[in-house]
Amino acid sequence: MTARGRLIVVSNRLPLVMKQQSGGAWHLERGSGGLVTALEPVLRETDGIWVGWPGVDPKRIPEVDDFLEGKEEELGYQVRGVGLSPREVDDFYLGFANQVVWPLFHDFLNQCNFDPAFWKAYQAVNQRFAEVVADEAEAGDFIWAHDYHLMSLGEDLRGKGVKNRLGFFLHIPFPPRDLFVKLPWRKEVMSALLSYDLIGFQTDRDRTNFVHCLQALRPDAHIEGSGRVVRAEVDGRTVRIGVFPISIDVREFAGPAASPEISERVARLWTEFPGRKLILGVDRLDYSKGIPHKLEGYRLALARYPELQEKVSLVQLVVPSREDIPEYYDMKREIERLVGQISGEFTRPGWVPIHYQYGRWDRPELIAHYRAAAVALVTPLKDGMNLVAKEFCAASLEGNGALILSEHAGATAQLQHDAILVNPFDVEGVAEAIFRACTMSDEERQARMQRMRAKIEREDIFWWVETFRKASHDEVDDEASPLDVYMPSRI
Ligand code: GDG
Repeated sequence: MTARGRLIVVSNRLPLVMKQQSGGAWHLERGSGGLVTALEPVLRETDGIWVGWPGVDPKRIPEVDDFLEGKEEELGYQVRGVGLSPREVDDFYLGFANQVVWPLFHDFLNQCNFDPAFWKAYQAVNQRFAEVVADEAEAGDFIWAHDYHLMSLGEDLRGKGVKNRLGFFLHIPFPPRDLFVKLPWRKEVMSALLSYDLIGFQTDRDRTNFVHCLQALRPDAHIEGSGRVVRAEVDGRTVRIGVFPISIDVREFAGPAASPEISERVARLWTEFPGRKLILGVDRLDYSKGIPHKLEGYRLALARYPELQEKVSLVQLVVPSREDIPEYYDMKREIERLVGQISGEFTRPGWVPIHYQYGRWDRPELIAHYRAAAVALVTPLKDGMNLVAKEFCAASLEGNGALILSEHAGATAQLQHDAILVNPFDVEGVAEAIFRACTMSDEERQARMQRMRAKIEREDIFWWVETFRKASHDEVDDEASPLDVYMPSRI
């Protein structure tokens, strides 16, 4: 054990997928992604534990735990499963998490379904997570819960007598006060969050919203300090509230991007688009990503700036997600309609204005597209951070890609000076930004990209983990780690 104690990470999903083979034996596929890459070394170093849902029913948990125990050596840390029944998947995961918190926190009040059964399931599942975590926790452990599925976990742990330091990081935005107070369980959620010792947000925007909600719902709370981490004195306790913009492991993108395999794919992509600039969009199918607005912007760019016709092509990947929720299916139909409209209006012999794909690319294909693209079009209506924007910069080895970025993405706070910012609701502004990105001089594009890459290299996922852990010990140095704040007056 290190001086800081063990790390216990708690997330809705475990960073691995459990599959049962035809003979009944379990098979484990390890997850990838920057968060896993950054947390695993800390888990190994501190003898830590990862707690989460392995994608199975509660009845299967004993056998899954036995299997996972056998994998401890291979993983280098312990893993504990929390089971969810099909009903809980419906009411907790698809229900409260994805039809209440997700839409509300992304400003989509009209997509919210405030079904009281969803809230009951949310509480019950958070309790179940708390039982597993409380069972494992030892004095000195730091318990770090992730994301909107687990807002009540801290309070449930306190209810079980857990006295450890508790941290919570919200990966999605936190809504403005006027929206948060629409939540029928606003008091319960706020009071549950205050059970944590450290609450982390992606941006100053989210933290400010949270503080406004706190002041409205708990006027007795006293807020002190400024900078990356502020303190709220409430119920005789100190709750730290900080800003920690998540990032990526730059090497996971920059390294492979330079490999011969990907260089070959990049060359192939360039021959597929001879003499044309490739504009890239990569988004999960989600209303928060603003895909229809982006397509409208692209259509207007082609109409308003005819010199772009035959000179650019948009490659838009839409990654399937939450298809069990009806709104997602309807949105897919709308996207397909717009793609058809753009193709019908502008396609010429030898030129296709838009290449739409619904599916998932493997990592090398994704990186090849990042590197080959002249422009990335990242225009969410609201986003906690948006890692696609950062991954594009990391893989942009030629250093001449231009990033068009929504001012409502968390990534804007760090990249505001060098990305071309847009308000995605402003279709004309998006069209103009596309024209600007496609006609910007090479020198300017290179200078902007270099500065964005340097920023992402400095504040990578390892920096993020370390800054959050330091904040939990009140060790953040504001001078070494100044806070980026974005004000809409910039565009
Ligand atoms: C939540 C918050 C926040 C996408 N397509 C493919 C693929 N991806 C990978 C990307 C990227 C990830 O998925 C998407 O990350 P985002 O950050 O853009 O968005 P969310 O999934 O909504 O994540 C968000 C994030 O949490 C972290 O805190 O930034 O705001 O909403 O890593 O690379 N990967 C592969 N093929 C694809 O086709 N292999």
